[in-house]
Amino acid sequence: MTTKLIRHDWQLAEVNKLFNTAFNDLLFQAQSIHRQFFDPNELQLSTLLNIKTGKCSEDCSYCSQSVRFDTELKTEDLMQLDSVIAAANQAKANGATRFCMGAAWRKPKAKDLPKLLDMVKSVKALGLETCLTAGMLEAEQAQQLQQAGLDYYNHNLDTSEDYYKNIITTHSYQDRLDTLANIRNANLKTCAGGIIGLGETETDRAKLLMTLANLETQPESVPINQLVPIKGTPLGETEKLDTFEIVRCIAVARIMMPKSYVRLSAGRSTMSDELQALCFLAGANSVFYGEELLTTDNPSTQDDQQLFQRLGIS
Ligand code: SAM
Ligand code: DTB
Ligand code: SF4
Repeated sequence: MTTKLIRHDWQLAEVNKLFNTAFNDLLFQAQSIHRQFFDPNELQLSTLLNIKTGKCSEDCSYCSQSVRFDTELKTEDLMQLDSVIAAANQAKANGATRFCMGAAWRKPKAKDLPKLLDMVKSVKALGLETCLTAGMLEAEQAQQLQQAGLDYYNHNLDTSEDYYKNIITTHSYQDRLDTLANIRNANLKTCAGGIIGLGETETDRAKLLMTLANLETQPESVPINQLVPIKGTPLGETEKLDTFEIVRCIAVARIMMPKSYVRLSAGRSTMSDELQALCFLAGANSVFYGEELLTTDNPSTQDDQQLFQRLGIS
């Protein structure tokens, strides 16, 4: 049963067909698959900490942290180890199981790596799962991080290969795929997903999910971010995506990657409770938990606790 459901040969026509399935049928299919692999009333909670803020050389059109856009962001150099440990302790006390550290880099420099290794070792020692997102990784850097105790590396494909060039010009889709291969070869777990609402078509979303699902091993964690429009970036005035498109995208991700954690990521603070509940019904079973994402707001832990309680989610 398991082997048949995990497919790596998805074709575009069938993924497009999934996207166009009647909403109730799509949700039923996604929830049925979800129940074969997961407890439908459980969510995995990850807390994010931005360990290096802004001044990134890359030109990702959605990002508040690119040096190329005037986004009024307060930039910060790489954080000190003791502050990272304090934040991780707090995340653990609040109930998070995974601590994700984000750094606004194209890729980590040789001089930064020992500091990252220390952070990973220290957070791991607190009994938390560790995750890092710091841009492109060389094969050797990935191995060093794995040896230091890193569990997950986050590196998103963001959108389809075709649409990628409209969003980012300073690195290529192949660069992203190469880093994903380095992560996998180092025996790190992969966290890879994308952003929706960048002005892409539904077919771009289908292609993104197809690329992720057809990887030799599907990512263990798939964050689906809704664009948070940032003033000063080229996508700062982008119109909001139809909310049902978000639910559909989650449902199709769930159907195509049945054993992966699908994370309802950026964008939750502007979603209604009802929309979030629909996303959980569609198979999202992970969220970022904590008042802040990297540079933007997330729902308060109190609001989240209330929502989870009302939905009977643990
Ligand atoms: N620099 C690293 C990289 O690009 O991989 C790590 C940090 S980067 C901010 C991590 C991810 O956050 C991006 O790949 C993108 O998917 C997501 N992200 C960034 N800005 C966003 C925004 N304004 N709205 C939604 N998602 C966003
Ligand atoms: C991911 O897919 N989403 C997170 C995490 N990985 C690093 C980041 C979301 C960022 C949202 C915009 C911001 O706060 O700057
Ligand atoms: Fe830099 Fe990552 Fe933002 Fe792109 S998404 S500008 S690589 S921090």
